[in-house]
Amino acid sequence: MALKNFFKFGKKKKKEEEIEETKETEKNEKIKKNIENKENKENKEEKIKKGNEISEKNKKLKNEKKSEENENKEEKEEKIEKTKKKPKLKPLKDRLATPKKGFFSKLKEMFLGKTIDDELYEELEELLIQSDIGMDMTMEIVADLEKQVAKKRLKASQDVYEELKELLKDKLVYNTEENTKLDIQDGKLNIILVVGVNGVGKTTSIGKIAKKLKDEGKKVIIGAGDTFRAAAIEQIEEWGKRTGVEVVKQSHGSDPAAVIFDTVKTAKNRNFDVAILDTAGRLHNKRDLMKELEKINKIIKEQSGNDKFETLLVIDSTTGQNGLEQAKIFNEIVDLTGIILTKFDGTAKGGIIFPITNELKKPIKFIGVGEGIEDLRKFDSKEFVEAIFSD
Ligand SMILES: Nc1nc2c(ncn2[C@@H]2O[C@H](COP(=O)(O)OP(=O)(O)OP(=O)(O)O)[C@@H](O)[C@H]2O)c(=O)[nH]1
Ligand SMILES: [Mg+2]
Repeated sequence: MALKNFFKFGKKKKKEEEIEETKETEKNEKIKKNIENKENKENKEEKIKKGNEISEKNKKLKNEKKSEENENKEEKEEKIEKTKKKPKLKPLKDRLATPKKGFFSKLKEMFLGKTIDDELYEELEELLIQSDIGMDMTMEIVADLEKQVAKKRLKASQDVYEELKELLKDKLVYNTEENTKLDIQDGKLNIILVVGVNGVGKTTSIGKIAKKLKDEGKKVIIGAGDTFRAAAIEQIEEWGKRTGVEVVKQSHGSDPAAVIFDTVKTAKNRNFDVAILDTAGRLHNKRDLMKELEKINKIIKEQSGNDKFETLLVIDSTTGQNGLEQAKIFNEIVDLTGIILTKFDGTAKGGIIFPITNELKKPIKFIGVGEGIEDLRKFDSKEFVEAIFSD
């Protein structure tokens, strides 16, 4: 029985093997076909790929040709531009994208198609305060606007918006072309002292200014006057390397006035055109700050032989009203000649610029629009107004 079964099993097995075999060959055939198909497909794909690559190359070539043409065109346009001596507005506009989209575009939206009533003035008040223009200036602007609207009998919201634009422009009155320019004269040592509380961007701005002046062909030297903060000397030295500008330094913790002395003396003896002086950013207390800055001022005057020199206050525009308060304190202590408003790329509240220049009665000389070496714009109020109010 067992044997029978065994044979049966054997037969069955044979049959199964035969079936298995045919299955196997079928399978192999299938695999073969699949491989062939795949190969064909791959060949096809390869062909398509190659075709694509060729057309891609052609496209690239075409594009390169086009961009070459464009570049030539741009070069030509640039040449025309240069001969026309028109300022290039595009970079500032781009960099102001954040505040533009925030406050200034909201301002425009707010007026469009609205009736001029108390509600609108209240809305305007709110928006101006939110944008860091500050309570005092907001009240002043809204009151002036109401007065002008009544006087000129303005009815259309577009006209009221235009009037508001004019009022804001008036707040930039200290920013004439003459005032916003750095006072650098040929044939003498020019000093730029940079002050401000910590972290506002003094050292970075010094690096950027050094680059600008060097590009203009000036012989520039930097004084590492921040001997207080750890790594401050290394930071300014790094900027010195990046810009190819010599840095005068002493050890960490030494008297900053001594570094200033060294720098100005070296600059004078070796006929440098500009000495830019970094300072520590601590606003410990008003009396100490005053004493330190008085000492520094005295040394600069004695060593350079200049009674007047640039003293630039750096303000971080993202600190809003706080920045304005700091500015007022520094303005009382030192004879500021201008302001650098940094981190303008990082605020949606561009409004701070109006009270800072207006309340201090000082021009904005530069706007910082990023951390890169080129990210410092000379402040041009016309360009600024155009950039913030453009569509
Ligand atoms: N986004 C942006 N960052 C900036 C700008 N200016 C400076 N910074 C950054 O702000 C930080 C502080 O800058 P510093 O130049 O060290 O500031 P400081 O005033 O010298 O600081 P202290 O020496 O500590 O007083 C750095 O990370 C800078 O890269 C600017 O215009 N835009
Ligand atoms: Mg610094």
